[in-house]
Amino acid sequence: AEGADVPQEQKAGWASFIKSLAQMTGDLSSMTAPPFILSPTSLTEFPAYWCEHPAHFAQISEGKDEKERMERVLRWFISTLSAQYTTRNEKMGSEKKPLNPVLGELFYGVWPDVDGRGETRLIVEQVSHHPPITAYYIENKKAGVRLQGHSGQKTSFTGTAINVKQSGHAILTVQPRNGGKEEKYLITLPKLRIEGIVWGSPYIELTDTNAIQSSTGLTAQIDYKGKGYFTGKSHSFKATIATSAGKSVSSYEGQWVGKSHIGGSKGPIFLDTTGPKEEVSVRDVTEQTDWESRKLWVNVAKGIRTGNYDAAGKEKTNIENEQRQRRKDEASSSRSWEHLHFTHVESDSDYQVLSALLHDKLTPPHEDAYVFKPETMNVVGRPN
Ligand code: CLR
Repeated sequence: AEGADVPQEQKAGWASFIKSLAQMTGDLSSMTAPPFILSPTSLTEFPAYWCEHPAHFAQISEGKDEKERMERVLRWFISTLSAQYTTRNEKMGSEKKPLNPVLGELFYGVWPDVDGRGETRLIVEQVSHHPPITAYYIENKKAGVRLQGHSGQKTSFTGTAINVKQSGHAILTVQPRNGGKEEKYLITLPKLRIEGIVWGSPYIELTDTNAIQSSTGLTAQIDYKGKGYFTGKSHSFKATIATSAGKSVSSYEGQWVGKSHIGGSKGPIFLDTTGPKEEVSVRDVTEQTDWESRKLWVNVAKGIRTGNYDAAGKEKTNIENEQRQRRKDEASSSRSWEHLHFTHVESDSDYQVLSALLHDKLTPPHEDAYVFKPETMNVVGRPN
């Protein structure tokens, strides 16, 4: 029945949350939701999902030619999806509403060097509060692979599901191990549908398509379908790699939460994502600086985890008031907020060049970006 998975005393709250969804104007992040659906994790932690298979990330540059490297980019990309889109259901029973990051919030992490694959580092900064935009940089220097991107969302409600259009893009830069020329890959982002809202147990299904466009001319297109389309299984995809002339060179299909195959559904294994993921390592909260996500939200997160929602609410209000005061002070002294790790550019030249190579042209043909400042690679935290 409706609201079946909602705790008894929060049923009314859930019903009014669903009503307010109908009035939503594109940004769900600042809406108040009942406690059972709140996550103690901030959105600034989400870019870590790009690398829970650090070996796949490192191995991209080992591909012997353009085609093999594109296949490895695709394999790594598909390997990120189950972490990105099903982790909360696995760990917390359903999709949850993440903490809405403050402007300037930081998140740092690392995947240690194992078997000589090289250390992978993650730097995240919240570069806009309203609308929320998160910028990230992931690098494995030894492997010669780095990812720079930013992420935002536009949400709408259909009456039963929440549609999420992701804004932003990522640029993957690869230095082939065999000494070949540096390659760039533009990664566009898939659309999400959040189902299960009426029951109170939301989960994500990916819809439509996204693309990976290489500077070599090769394009990967990934099509997503839920239950009953390609395989009768949820979380399914089909992908093809094609040349710039549009000639398909290889295809892949299966589940992004499980096994996928090369060629057809009976072909050799392309990827099996059911194995263990490597969660990012993060310094203990007691060692973190004030702008780092887990330290910033420590008391709110504690309140949510222990069911002490009044305390969580008060702590959250404190953080929001402090932010409001900062914005006022900036306005009155006509200073503006400065990003620590990223520089905002109106038009990303990599995006412009690569998106022009895509068969299905993107509109508009240009997009802004947050460019990582390499000289801040070893900077941890900002002064208060
Ligand atoms: C953020 C970028 C990541 C992938 C990702 C996964 C889950 C998405 C999240 C992004 C954005 C925020 C999101 C979330 C799922 C639910 C949440 C859309 C795209 C919204 C704001 C909260 C919905 C509340 C319901 C659960 C009731 O790479």
